[in-house]
Amino acid sequence: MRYSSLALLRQGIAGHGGWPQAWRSAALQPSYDAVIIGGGGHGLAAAYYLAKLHRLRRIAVLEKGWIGGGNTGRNTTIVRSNYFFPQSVALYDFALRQYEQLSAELNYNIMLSQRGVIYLGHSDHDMETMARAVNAMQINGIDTELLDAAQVRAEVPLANFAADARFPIHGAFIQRRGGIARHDAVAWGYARAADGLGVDIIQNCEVTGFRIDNNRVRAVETTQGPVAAGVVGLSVSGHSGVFAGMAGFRLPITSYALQAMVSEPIKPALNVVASSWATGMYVSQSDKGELVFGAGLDLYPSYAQRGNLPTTQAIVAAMTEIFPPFRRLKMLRQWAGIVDVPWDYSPILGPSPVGNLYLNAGWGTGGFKATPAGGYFLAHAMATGGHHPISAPFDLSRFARAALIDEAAGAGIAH
Ligand code: FAD
Ligand code: PYC
Repeated sequence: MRYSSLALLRQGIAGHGGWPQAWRSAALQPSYDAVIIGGGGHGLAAAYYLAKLHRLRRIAVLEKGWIGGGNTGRNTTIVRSNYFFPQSVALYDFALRQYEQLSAELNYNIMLSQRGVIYLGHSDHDMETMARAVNAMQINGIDTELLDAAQVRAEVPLANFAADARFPIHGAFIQRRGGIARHDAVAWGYARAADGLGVDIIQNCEVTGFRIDNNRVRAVETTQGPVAAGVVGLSVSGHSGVFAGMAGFRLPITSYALQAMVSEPIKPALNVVASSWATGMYVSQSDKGELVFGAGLDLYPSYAQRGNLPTTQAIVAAMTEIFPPFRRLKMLRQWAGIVDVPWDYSPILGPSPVGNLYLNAGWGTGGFKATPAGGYFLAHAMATGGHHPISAPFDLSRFARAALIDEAAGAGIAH
């Protein structure tokens, strides 16, 4: 929907009470041609592409809570495509290119800010590893550059450049097309566009099981009753393993809590997304002025959607060692999300062992940046029964074929 400047002004003066709902509150129907489980960014994007590109009708997205309330609303919004292997670059750069035109496509401002993502190196070893990574990325066509310490100082002047710093800065590498995007807006933009194409978005509808017959899902059981489904897409982030169990197979993933936090808002202090390879700490400044930061996984398998104090302490320690002025900031809040991490840190996409059940799983700590790709390739698999060439290397069968795509370092913070 488009509004004239006068209509916008009237809404502002009248207290914003007159906006129409951005998507319908649809009632669950007894059957659909396609059912997507999980109303995060990926599930909503899949519904949108199924309706838009594959012209499917009678599509439902089933979400146990509210849309975007899972990891889509809990992540730290970093987008980038600086991965090591060509298969990963094809996947994540496809997503980044979608992001670059998504506000226009959805007519919804996703607030993409390509301010650059910089990785600080703290030792000769870091710099050698970075040189190798940058070479691989450049061969794959990704816009990455190595920077020396003087160039890094121009990008992050508040960092600690003292020679005796605990994490001295030897150099860095940067992807300038990387940055951040507003996570909620990505979910809401896809939701509104999917709804406009007739998709039913059903919130407060938990999927509790499958009715499987002859190796096909005939219906999904929900807290609002059973729903017959022609084809089913699984897009439940940290709960993929639970669903695989319901469907009678196992996925090679482990689920962990990943936490992040924000400070009070301050004036502009950091122009790029800054990350430290050795500590896993990363930080960016939100449009409201808060510093948003986090680090690696608490490597204790868990479904408890909360962080813990020792991990918080380690993250804050790394952040304040590297950016001493941030020691004075007050912390506002801290949270966590459950992420499902495959053995090779790459996602699992496409067909599952159950005939008409398709997977969009295993995005681990890095799936926000891939939201348009996860949705696009899940829709492709559900509509065609097979893979798009970009998603094919990420098939579940790679674990049986020993064709792993080991992106432990590319995953940014998962190592
Ligand atoms: P979700 O948004 O989690 O959607 C899945 C949905 O499934 C949820 O809404 C959930 O409620 C629903 N669901 C689960 N079980 C059921 C059920 N039984 N019935 C119905 N619905 C169900 N990635 C990046 O690229 N950049 C980052 O900076 C980044 N930072 C992160 C920071 C943190 C703290 C965390 C936790 C993750 C981060 N990630 C990041 C990873 C990223 O958040 C996820 O990979 C991505 O958001 C997954 O999107 P999704 O749509 O698949 O999942
Ligand atoms: O994938 O860039 C990333 C990331 C940063 C923090 C969590 N994931």
